[in-house]
Amino acid sequence: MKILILGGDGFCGWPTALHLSAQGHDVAIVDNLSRRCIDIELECDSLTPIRPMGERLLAWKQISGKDIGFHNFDVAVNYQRLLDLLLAWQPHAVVHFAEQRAAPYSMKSSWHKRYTVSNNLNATNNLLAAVVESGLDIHIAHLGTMGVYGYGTAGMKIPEGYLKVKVEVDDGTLVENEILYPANPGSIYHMTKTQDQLLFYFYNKNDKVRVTDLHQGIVWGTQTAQTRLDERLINRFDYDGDYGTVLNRFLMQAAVDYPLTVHGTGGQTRAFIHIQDTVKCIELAIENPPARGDRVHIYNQMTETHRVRELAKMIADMTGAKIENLVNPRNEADENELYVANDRFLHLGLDPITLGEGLMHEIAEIARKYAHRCNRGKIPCVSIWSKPATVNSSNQLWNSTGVDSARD
Ligand code: NAD
Ligand code: USQ
Repeated sequence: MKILILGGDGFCGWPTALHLSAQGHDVAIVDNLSRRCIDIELECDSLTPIRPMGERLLAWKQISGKDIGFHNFDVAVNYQRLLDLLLAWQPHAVVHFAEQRAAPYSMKSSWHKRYTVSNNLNATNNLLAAVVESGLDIHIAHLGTMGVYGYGTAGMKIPEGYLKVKVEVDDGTLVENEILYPANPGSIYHMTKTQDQLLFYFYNKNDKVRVTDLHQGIVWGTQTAQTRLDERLINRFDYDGDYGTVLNRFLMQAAVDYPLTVHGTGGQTRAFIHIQDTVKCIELAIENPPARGDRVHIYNQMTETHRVRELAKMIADMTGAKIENLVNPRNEADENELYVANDRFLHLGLDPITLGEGLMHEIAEIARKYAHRCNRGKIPCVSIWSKPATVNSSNQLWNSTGVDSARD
């Protein structure tokens, strides 16, 4: 199959490109390297030394004998280039990772809110419009988030996208229906993913675009079978207060002897998936596309749930790290229960990798190996959800260095 990967330089996109190429698919990447630019903006870098795209692709060619194409442009802006690429290369599937994905980054300032909304919604809409204009029957597999649902439940499992409802009509009878699960975003970033869902719903209904939306939990780990093959293929490892996610951060903090940064009481329960399972799920989603005319297929792409304070305790027990309970910079429930259905991937044959399987040690080792690259000053989460009105001027950018600058 010919598979185009939008956002193929990123944490999930790069190992997915390698995995699908290793499976024998013909793979090409589109990425505008905006994530690498954000590293410069935040004055922070991946803990692991990721190589420039040209070197990554050369290393893969030397190791596997396979070519991966690369196109550097902005999917949210360069509509014509995207359309021309679809028409010229005619992919069977497009995997769409090309969005700004950090909740804290999306909440840093009004500029970051506007950038995240404009980048994410225009990227998704441009892709859908280009697929329709191309006239090609391309399957879109999009990376969404578990956060579209919020993290609470009414005592039942969160279903895979659609909720069965019974509505009492005027004559008192009950009418049954199935609707998109009510959206409940907790950040501007998560909000863009809830809006993506409506874009998919509309283009699917109106133009019969075949879409699979993958509601993914927090991805942990860094290496996959392919990225381990050569240091030039190494994947990103974000640890800073904006892009680092909780489990990888705790493992890395333990490795550099930094107290584990638990927000509040750590009562937040979240869904998790290992990066090796991410790439497997995408392979399964691509191999099992919706038929033309099917509604949007939605999968919950997660394998287990954990409470933040339990993760911290597990890592503290494993490493001897200290735990520090910090004032939570986010506006989120102190405690939540989370029950999630994930039967669809299990039925397709996913054999989940869980926390107990030794991979936490691998991450801890990587974190120790590259600990000298860690800037401890970038560990604290400095993006605050609700700022006092006095510092909330509309074009003020506050970054983690305390430097502020005006932006359009
Ligand atoms: P990432 O930031 O590492 O990768 C995203 C890539 O997309 C980057 O290389 C970036 O340069 C590129 N990109 C962004 N906007 C673009 C644009 N307009 N045009 C071209 N390229 C663009 O993020 P990630 O962790 O790999 O996440 C990928 C996707 O998976 C995101 O949509 C995210 O919402 C979703 N997701 C990630 C996680 C996680 O824990 N990392 C969990 C659930 C869902
Ligand atoms: N947290 C801490 N300490 C930290 C960092 C985070 O206690 O040092 C807490 C947060 O307050 C939150 C939870 O851990 O309650 C998860 O935070 P996170 O940064 O690990 O994950 P999140 O912001 O939800 O975002 C990540 C990805 C995003 C993806 C989402 C999936 O960055 O792209 O969509 O996970 S989900 O969480 O299921 O919505």
